[in-house]
Amino acid sequence: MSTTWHILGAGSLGTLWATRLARAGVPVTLIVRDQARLQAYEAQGALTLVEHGEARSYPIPAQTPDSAEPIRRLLVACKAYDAESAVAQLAPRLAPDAELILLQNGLGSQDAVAARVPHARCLYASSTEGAFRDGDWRVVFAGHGYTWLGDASHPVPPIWLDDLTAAGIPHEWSTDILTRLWRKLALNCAINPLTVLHQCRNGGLEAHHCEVATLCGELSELLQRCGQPAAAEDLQQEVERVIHATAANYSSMYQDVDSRRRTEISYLLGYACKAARRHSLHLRHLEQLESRLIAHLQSLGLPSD
Ligand code: NAD
Ligand code: KPL
Repeated sequence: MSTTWHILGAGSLGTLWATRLARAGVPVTLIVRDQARLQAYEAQGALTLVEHGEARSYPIPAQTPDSAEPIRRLLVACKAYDAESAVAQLAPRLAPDAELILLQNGLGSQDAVAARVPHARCLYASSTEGAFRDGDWRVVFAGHGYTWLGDASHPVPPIWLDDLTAAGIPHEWSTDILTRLWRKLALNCAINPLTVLHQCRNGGLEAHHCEVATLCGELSELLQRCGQPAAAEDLQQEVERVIHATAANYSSMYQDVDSRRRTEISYLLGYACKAARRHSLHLRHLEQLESRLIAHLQSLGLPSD
């Protein structure tokens, strides 16, 4: 009998992973926030994935964090700002050989989670797949992509990558997952806040070439100083390529702000600015960008952390 995947957070990515694993016959159990959410889920009876315009439902079992069932494999699919407290609640249920897969964007939440569960193996993921919720317990698979997985302290890939292959989840084992996460963070710092402040799609930043170039210069300096020279290589060219390739899209941060959701600022731009201060690096434009973004979020009455 293969190991059950416990999925913490039945949101966009959690549902995308849970439904694909379940339809491949892999045992999956959802962990929802509390008894009220469990009752709401049980009334619905299934998670629905909409793919290529077709909706399919999967009656995946669910439980609350206070269930007694031991956990050996945990996919953490909460937002970065919820991950640490959500995992802390489950710490007493983790088996001695437990493995956690952390899907959070940005940096900072992974270390916070790992510190809460020092005996578990924590694997990091960086994903370019895209999904969004269009109803309770219902998710649309919006952008096919790739997920890189790695373990910063252990290069050997886990056996359960076979489950991902069986489930048709495109993935690759990465021996430099931190470099990938830093690179994605830099891309997100150069693009997402500006789309919020200029109120534009990604392509709208083509009109702000100098501002983007200046930020890329400072971000490259930061990556070098943080021991991530590979993540700094040709950063500006890649940022420009992504802006062009995703010109018609709204960035994830733009969408969060537009829907009045909390952003992951502290794990993206906030993390970058904090790292710069730690290295006594004065990055004027990046700091100004953070101040402008915080002021903007506050003016809208949204959390700025
Ligand atoms: P989401 O908001 O859709 O889902 C998060 C879920 O976690 C919610 O259902 C929430 O209720 C649940 N949750 C929070 N705290 C919980 C707790 N204590 N117990 C149980 N459930 C809890 O978020 P998402 O879009 O799936 O994003 C998750 C992470 O993946 C983020 O860091 C995001 O940046 C990253 N990511 C998302 C996408 C995407 O397309 N959605 C793509 C790449 C990366
Ligand atoms: O990842 C992104 C996001 O919107 O979060 C891109 C498309 C790369 C823009 O930064």
